[in-house]
Amino acid sequence: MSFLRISWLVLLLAGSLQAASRPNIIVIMSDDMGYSDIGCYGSEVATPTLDRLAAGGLRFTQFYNTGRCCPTRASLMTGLYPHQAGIGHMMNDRGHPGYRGDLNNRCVTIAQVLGTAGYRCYMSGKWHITKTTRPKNEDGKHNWPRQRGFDRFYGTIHGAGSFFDPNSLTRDNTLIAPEDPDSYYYTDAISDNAAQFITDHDSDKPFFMYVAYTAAHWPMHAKPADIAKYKGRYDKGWDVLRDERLARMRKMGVLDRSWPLSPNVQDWSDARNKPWQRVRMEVYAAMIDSMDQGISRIVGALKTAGQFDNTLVLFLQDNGGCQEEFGSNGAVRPKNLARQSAMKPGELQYSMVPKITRDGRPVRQGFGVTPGPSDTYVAYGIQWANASNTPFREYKHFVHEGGISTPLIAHWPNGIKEHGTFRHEPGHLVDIMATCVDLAEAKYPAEWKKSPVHSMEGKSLVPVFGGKDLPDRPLYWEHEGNRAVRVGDWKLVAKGRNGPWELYNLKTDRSELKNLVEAEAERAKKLESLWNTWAIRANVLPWPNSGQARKVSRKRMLNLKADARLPRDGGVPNVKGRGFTVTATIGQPGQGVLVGHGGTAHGWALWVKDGKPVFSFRRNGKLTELVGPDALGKSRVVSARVGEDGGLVLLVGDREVARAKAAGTLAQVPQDGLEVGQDINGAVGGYQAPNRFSGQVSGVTIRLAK
Ligand SMILES: [Ca+2]
Ligand SMILES: [Ca+2]
Repeated sequence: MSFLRISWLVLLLAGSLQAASRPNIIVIMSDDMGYSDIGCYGSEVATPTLDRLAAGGLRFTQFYNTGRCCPTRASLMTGLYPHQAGIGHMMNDRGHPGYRGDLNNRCVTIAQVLGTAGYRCYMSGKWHITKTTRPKNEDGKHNWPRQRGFDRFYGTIHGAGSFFDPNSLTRDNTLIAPEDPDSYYYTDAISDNAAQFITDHDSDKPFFMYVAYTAAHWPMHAKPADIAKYKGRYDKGWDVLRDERLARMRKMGVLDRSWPLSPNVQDWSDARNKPWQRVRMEVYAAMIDSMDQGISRIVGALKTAGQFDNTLVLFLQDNGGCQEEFGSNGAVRPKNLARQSAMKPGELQYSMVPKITRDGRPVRQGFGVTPGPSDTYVAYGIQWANASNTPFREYKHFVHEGGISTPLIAHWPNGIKEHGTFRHEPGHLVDIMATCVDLAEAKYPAEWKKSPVHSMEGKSLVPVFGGKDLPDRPLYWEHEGNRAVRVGDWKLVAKGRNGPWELYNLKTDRSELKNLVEAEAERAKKLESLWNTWAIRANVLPWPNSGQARKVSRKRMLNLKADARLPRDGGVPNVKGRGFTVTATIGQPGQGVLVGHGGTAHGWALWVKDGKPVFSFRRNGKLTELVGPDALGKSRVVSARVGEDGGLVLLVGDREVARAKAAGTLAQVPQDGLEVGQDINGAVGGYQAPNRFSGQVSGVTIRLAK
């Protein structure tokens, strides 16, 4: 036998010995769920499987995601900050390296790295890190899971869709239709495919599996038996739910008892259509319940395969509870509910919001549409999201604690010896790659396919599993101009590109209610400087502006209906550097925002406070507010005029009621969109978003100067 052959034998032998000792790794991630939404973090929703994993392992209390679906997935998969992987925002290409909407060639996925160390890699669920969901040819799939290191894939390429008929459903590299449309439910399909991958796995090698549920992202879709379990559970409303969760979280030790509860977004007593609101949360709970049932089948497959003890199971969430009122505002639509012809068997479905079900029933949206079944498509709303994020502030999109805090459960009988213990060490998604590389004894590459790859940003959590702390290090965030940096107990955070920095001591105030930015100005400056340096290094800055200028409306006049909602890159009026007049007609009097465009940096809003008309104008962060001296009474027409010189006028009917001067017209088209009847995300005026109008707006007209 030649020397070469002997070396091969030794290598093979070493390889198989190594394989036996290295653990399998399963990363399970859920979608759009808040910090308090699973049982072992304080929820009333039944998650017995996750609770058992927590009881048999560790719960991290200060683990973080990025605040949004796709950046989180980019960061988790690559071990980099999302902008370094090319996905700082959504899946559209903004023409700047940090914002291409597609994984770039400077990153590798965990599957690619672990594949080089002899792992088999499987994925079941939502991918959402490429802009190509409907490729023209095979090249368009270059960032699909199979091309990014996974040996088997079942799931969706796109970021959202129907649970009964998801768009971009794919097996390996082929777009498919649901196998059994009559009984299909995506959460079950994700669970069952993941379990099957384990069952089919050849245990000579270790495996890495990524299970990315879309529960409980909108639409609120669940199976009747699961919904029935929660009937009546939320009758007392979100105020009581927040209090109950807070009490449980404090009792179990997830939270420090000194951290207060963030403000309530709306009192339950003020809620419109309470029966509908209750069902929205019942369905949301059912979606989580169903996911946990599926995770129990994955755990069952591990046990059957004799792999349970040698598998690290991590569970986490991709962003905080979601405040987006997607499909749940405005008049019920479509008006015509006549059944249409059914889709053909096996026909591919490409829409995020299908117009009809496979059997031809129109899919309904609007305020009051009872969620659950396949012919509906609505969200659960900001108030329940506020409860999901108990006790923290803000939501998905934002980088305050409510947007970026996630449970992290770590269960691994062979490697984690403590049971039911908390870990308070701060950690971030970027640490998952480092942990996987560590456990797989893999080598993280310096280059991939001849292109240099960014170094890993994270630290292995393996020492933390064993009870050690990591050295203090900065953790960073940016999404949609929302910014944050955390070092030790201190966190500097801001809303919007030009929003002011806030400083919090998370040890005493993780609810971020006591802003210390003035009291600790020196500390704030140091953190700001760290953030600025990172932002340039990590492709966050300069901010991308491309695309936006092209996507604003060219119209000089816009007539908007009561429920109009123009996303910021979808037809908003081009108010940059121009005068304009906005007129709102009130159908039914009330309080709140008549129409708002923009947020905390740039924008304007026409609203009603204590019966009086108000016009808020925000230029480069500076707010000018005009308040009418008298209540509107029977007056139904309110206008505001912005002059070329920054002169602002508020009118009731034709009568001028207030006047002021801003430094000029708006310096840019706001990052936030325009909404009639509310102001979502960042608030333009001196109120808390969305400050929905409690009456009815009949319509809004906007006229732009030349
Ligand atoms: Ca999400
Ligand atoms: Ca806004």
